[in-house]
Amino acid sequence: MEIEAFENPSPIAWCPGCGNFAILGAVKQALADMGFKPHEVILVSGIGQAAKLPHYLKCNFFNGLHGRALPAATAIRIANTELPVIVIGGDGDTYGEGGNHFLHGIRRNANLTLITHNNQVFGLTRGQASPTAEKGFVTRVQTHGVFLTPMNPLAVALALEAPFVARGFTGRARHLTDLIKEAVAFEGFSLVDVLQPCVSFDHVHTFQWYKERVYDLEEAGHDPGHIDGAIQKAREWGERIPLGIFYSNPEKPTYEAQSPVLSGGPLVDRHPDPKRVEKLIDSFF
Ligand SMILES: Cc1ncc(C[n+]2csc(CCOP(=O)(O)OP(=O)(O)O)c2C)c(N)n1
Ligand code: SF4
Repeated sequence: MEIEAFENPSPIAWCPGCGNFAILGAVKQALADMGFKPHEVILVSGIGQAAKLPHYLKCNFFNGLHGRALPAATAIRIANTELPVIVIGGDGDTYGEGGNHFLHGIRRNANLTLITHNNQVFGLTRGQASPTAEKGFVTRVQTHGVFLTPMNPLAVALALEAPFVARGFTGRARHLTDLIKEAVAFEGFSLVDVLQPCVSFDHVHTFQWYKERVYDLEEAGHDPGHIDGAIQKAREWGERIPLGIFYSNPEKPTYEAQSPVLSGGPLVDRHPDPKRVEKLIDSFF
């Protein structure tokens, strides 16, 4: 499939130079490379600059409340276990407003891919510190600098034994595309946290700042088969910042494989007798 199949002429409301464009390009390229047609996938998002991504390509999408993309995506996936489901969110959307859903989405381990645009700020609401903002980072609200310990989303995901945990960077588009392809092909909950500098509201963690620090885990000989080694790598931040697949465990059983309800096949293919449904509803009154 050609990438043009996913083109959407809608005007894009992101700032010129924003890393969101690279993520949009990587998602489109990954879907095209994997041979999907636009109607064969669904993108799910909440609210924010990142969450607008599904508006800018041709696909099925569901746009929900701030932080609430994951439960909607899980429900979609359970209803139609044939459909690849990709969740897109900002770091505020995913780890702040949606923090509880992040934890329980991982526990459920439905087969979906979560791509988080991690820019350390709430971009759409003009740059307040997000849960991943570094200590000391000054914003218009945190005028004396952030004093809270940042959340480490990869370490949290690994503590819950998320079976696929990766990090990309918008400055490495081809690498990011490959990570997204691996994540979408993975059977189970896959997280791709993407370092995406906000050119308008963060003048510290710029593309250059990341470029000087990032390195490729694969090139460094990292073995993604061991969770302890993955957690150690997830805790590395500062002078050197690892990119790539931290952990991959294809053996972890998915929600779909374990749910007794789904043992009869995808819900979308089942046609319950309306009389029985009516009777059930009546029984609640
Ligand atoms: C429950 C709720 N709280 C707050 C808001 C206001 N709000 C809309 S977008 C946004 C920030 C989004 O930031 P992030 O998810 O990091 O995405 P970005 O815009 O940086 O891509 C906030 C706080 C809201 N819409 N709903
Ligand atoms: S505010 Fe930041 S994250 Fe949002 S579009 Fe502009 S540069 Fe991108």
